[in-house]
Amino acid sequence: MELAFVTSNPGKVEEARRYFEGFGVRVYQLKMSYPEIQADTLEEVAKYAVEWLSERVEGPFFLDDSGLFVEALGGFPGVYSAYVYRTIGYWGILKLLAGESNRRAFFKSVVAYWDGKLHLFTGEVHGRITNEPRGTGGFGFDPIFVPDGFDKTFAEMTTEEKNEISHRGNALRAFSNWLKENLKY
Ligand code: ITT
Repeated sequence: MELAFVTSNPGKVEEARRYFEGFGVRVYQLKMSYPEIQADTLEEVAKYAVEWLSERVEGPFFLDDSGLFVEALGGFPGVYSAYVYRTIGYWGILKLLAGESNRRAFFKSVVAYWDGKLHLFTGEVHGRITNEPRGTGGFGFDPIFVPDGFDKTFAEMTTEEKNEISHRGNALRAFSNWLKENLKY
């Protein structure tokens, strides 16, 4: 089975490829940009994007909308994570948290699959923001995020280790369970 992943982010593609490898599913990247509306939740952003893409993409596809939610910043950058990453990066988040003792944060990922109908799968991982970036793996905010129960940042983990516990790994697990039940692949 093949799955089209609409994204401009090669890091996300690598993780989804690795995840589905074990199930004999080939993930390929559809590099299309789509409108990301301003909304309060990742689910709303994903839903609008899928509806827009469904009129432009042949056949089934999925996308992933994710964000980093920092407790001491009232959940910021959250739905604005892509913009914040492009503008101030993870150094900007570290600066905003300078002197702050509450380092709690979580990642959330919404995987949206379109097969003529919309199916949403979500995953989260809770943890803390480091004081300094560490590691060279992964992408985005990975160097400053340590998941609960670990001392390593996501950027210090292999893709397999990250997938086992991450927001995206959890959302992909829900997605693949659904595919197994519904498509019996
Ligand atoms: P697409 O929308 O094209 O898929 P994107 O990178 O713009 O790619 P998002 O809109 O979902 O992705 O934005 C999420 C931002 O949060 C993005 O800039 C990433 O840097 C960051 N992010 C998402 N997942 C992450 C992860 O697993 N580890 C670290 N940072 C992540």
